[in-house]
Amino acid sequence: MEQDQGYEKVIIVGIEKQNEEDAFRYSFDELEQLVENAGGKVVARLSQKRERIDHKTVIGKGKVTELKNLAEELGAQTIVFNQELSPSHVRNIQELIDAKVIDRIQVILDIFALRAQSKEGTLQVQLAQLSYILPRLAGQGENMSRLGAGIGTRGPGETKLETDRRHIQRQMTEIRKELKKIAAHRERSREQRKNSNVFQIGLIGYTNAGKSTLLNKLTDAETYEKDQLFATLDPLTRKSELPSGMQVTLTDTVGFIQDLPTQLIEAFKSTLEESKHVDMLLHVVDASNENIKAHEETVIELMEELGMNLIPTLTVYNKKDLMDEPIRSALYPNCTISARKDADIQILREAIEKEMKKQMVPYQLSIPVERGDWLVELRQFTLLERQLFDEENQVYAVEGYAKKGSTLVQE
Ligand SMILES: Nc1nc2c(ncn2[C@@H]2O[C@H](COP(=O)(O)OP(=O)(O)OP(=O)(O)O)[C@@H](O)[C@H]2O)c(=O)[nH]1
Ligand SMILES: [Mg+2]
Repeated sequence: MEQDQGYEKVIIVGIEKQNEEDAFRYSFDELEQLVENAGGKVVARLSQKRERIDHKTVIGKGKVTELKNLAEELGAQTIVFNQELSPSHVRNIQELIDAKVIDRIQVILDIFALRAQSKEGTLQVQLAQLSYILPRLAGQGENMSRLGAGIGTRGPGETKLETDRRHIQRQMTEIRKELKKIAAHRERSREQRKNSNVFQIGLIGYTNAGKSTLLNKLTDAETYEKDQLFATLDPLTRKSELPSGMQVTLTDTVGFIQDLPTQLIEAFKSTLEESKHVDMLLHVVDASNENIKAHEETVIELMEELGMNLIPTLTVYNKKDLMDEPIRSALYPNCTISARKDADIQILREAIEKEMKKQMVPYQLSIPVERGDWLVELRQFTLLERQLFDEENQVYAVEGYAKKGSTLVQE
């Protein structure tokens, strides 16, 4: 029944508050995109203007009847609400309509479940799903076990979502333990990188902004880039070379979205925090998106929440090729590029170098001629700007900028 004609027919439902028409439309469009990314097809959108949700059925009783008729008429098996639903909401609505009733959070969790690849990603998604389900199993309602199949019911990989309360608690404890082990391992390799003299850059931004595309262009990595929401769940670090020849590392990570479910933030904390320890951030923004301002705000809020707001940040306005008017919102410092244009990638490399310089310390050194190895390292891991051979003293006089605390410039 769920997979009629290959896709699940969905009606999305939302509450529109006064003076929030634009925000509502964006959020509703995004919900439609989310549903489609989860493999569903939105066959109708139903919204109701009201200031407070109906405590029983979210939308008013008359609207529920309209929804019921619409669902029957269109053969929609699934109703997705834009707001978070309590177990009693679901129960009350399902008493009136014979359909699966889920919320925005479940759709996002479902997409994460579909995308999860690595062991860590899989465990993180499972944890987020279980922490969504657990409080909803309390009381008399066992709605989660009545979900059936399709969107909102899928676990990562082949696993089926657990719905037994005691089992869930046990499983969550196990998963937390395993995630701790993985995080500790990552912490160790991060420490190693931190102690090194390598300048580290993190990519952050709204989902689908072009982070992975840029990582691929700036490095020789082949990260999964795709026109889908949450294409990347696993952090990935790769080397990249700047115009001066200096090597830096770039780390790609999971994208942000409005109302990122708290369950996901909790579960993905260690992944999201991968970028917390970098020397600089590239905040990638899809400059062609109509909702650019809300995207930027979402990212900045999450940065604050994750303690990343004090890291020097270069904003990269991407997808210039799709822009039909100049950027309406501007964070500084910034540069505007298209990841699809090679000349722009060069502009970006130069902009990165310029921003890095502001965080670095200038140095002047005399390198004895027999210390060619030192010179090589300086060229590789610092911004070496000038190099002169002093014949008389048989030394190289070099000047440049090094990462703060770099051991390479301490004589
Ligand atoms: N037209 C155009 N498309 C771009 C540009 N940069 C990236 N894209 C496309 O935008 C889509 C999303 O790119 P990704 O690199 O996967 O985005 P992401 O930020 O990594 O997304 P998540 O991993 O989901 O957070 C892909 O289809 C890219 O090909 C650009 O400059 N111009
Ligand atoms: Mg990506």
